[in-house]
Amino acid sequence: MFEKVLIANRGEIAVRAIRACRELGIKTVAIYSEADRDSMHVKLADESVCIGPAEPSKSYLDIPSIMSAAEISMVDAIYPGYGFLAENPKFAEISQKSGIKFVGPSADTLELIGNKLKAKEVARKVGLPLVPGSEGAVDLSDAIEVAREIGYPVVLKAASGGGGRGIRIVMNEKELLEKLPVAMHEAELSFGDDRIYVEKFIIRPKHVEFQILADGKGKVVSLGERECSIQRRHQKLIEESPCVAVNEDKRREIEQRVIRFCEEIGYEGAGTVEFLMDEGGEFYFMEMNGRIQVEHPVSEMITGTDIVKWQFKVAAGEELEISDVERRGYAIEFRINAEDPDTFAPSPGLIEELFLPGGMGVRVDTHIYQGYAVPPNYDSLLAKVIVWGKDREEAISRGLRALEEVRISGRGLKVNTEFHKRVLLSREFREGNHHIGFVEEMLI
Ligand code: MV4
Repeated sequence: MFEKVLIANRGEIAVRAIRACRELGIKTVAIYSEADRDSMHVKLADESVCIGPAEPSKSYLDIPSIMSAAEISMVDAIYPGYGFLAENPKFAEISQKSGIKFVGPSADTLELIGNKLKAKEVARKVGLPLVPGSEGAVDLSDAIEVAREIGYPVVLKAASGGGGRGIRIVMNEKELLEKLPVAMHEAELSFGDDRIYVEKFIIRPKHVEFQILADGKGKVVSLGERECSIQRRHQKLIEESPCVAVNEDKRREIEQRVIRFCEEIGYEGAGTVEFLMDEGGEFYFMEMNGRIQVEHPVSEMITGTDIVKWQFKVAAGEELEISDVERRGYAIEFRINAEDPDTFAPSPGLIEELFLPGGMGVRVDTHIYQGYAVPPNYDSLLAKVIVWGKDREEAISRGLRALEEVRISGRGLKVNTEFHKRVLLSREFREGNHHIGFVEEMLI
């Protein structure tokens, strides 16, 4: 096992990783920006290094600063977390070439799955269902032909986009003629890659993703699916596992092909394979994410598997000793954000009063504490409240109970617990009929 790991992140995920390291007997080095001096991850780590000013581009995204911190503190691995540099192939490569293990997939694998067209090619090869559409990048005449064949509406997606960046809906041929050149231009500016592909637009889908763990030695296991349809502007707000709308046969079929996908690319570490599920229950492969995700605790809760610990173990060369992972009950995660409940605008500030929920079946992952000033420079996630129940009804009532217990207040600080309660009490959510447009529709 590693002796010392640098945690190349901040906030709750840095705290989560430090906890896993403690249990594994690994020493930790926190890095922090000038805005994060008083952050919990700095207090919990064995050592800490300030790597620059508040702006992410000058600290948590600055590869030379982070590598210098890694060298001076003599770590043998780097843990990337999510966001920032987590899926940056260059960072993985530089780390690896410096003789420091990157806790995650190889630079080549990150490169491959970062290219949505290549990922779709692999998905096709292993028999994962794809959205009808172009078989690669298109020019204007290909796009017109494909769209006529599959029918409107269609979506234009950037080959190097992902996570909601670089996607456009097109209703008819006239719009296609206008939007394709704009999409190509924007993709070139945003990703340095102007390639665009076309897909049939799936109406009112659910976002369903499978959590996998792979040891890079041929063993891949699935920890089941999560449904993440409660989102706004590609920011997930509530995630749950399992997805009520997935039947056992479909789950097994998709899981087997997800495992084949990971075997095919020699995947190592924790990863997520994303799908849209339409109203008829059909799945369509979207992309693979080569990182730990914010919502990983719901999978941990229903499987009793410590995913973050396994990330460190497989990175250190251990083989996965688990195979068919049992699943029990039902878990829901609520992202508690520092934001205005009406406008969703970020509302950072000093935390003066703090009560977090507890009791049976409740887990809270957070980096906040009373007296902590939430800096305005980063995302607004303050805490994740995760509840478990023997069935979905119990998880929902426990969720309502836990949310009632949350009290986070201070000058200028607002949190979104009322939003979560509204969702839990809605008919659509209770019946499991919610889809990715739910929040927008709720706000009308
Ligand atoms: C789609 C789609 C409808 N049809 N593709 C946006 C993020 C990216 N991962 C995939 N996205 C979508 N792709 C087809 N063919 C609708 C979305 C989409 C979406 C997907 C998942 C979660 C939230 C979303 C919000 C808006 C659009």
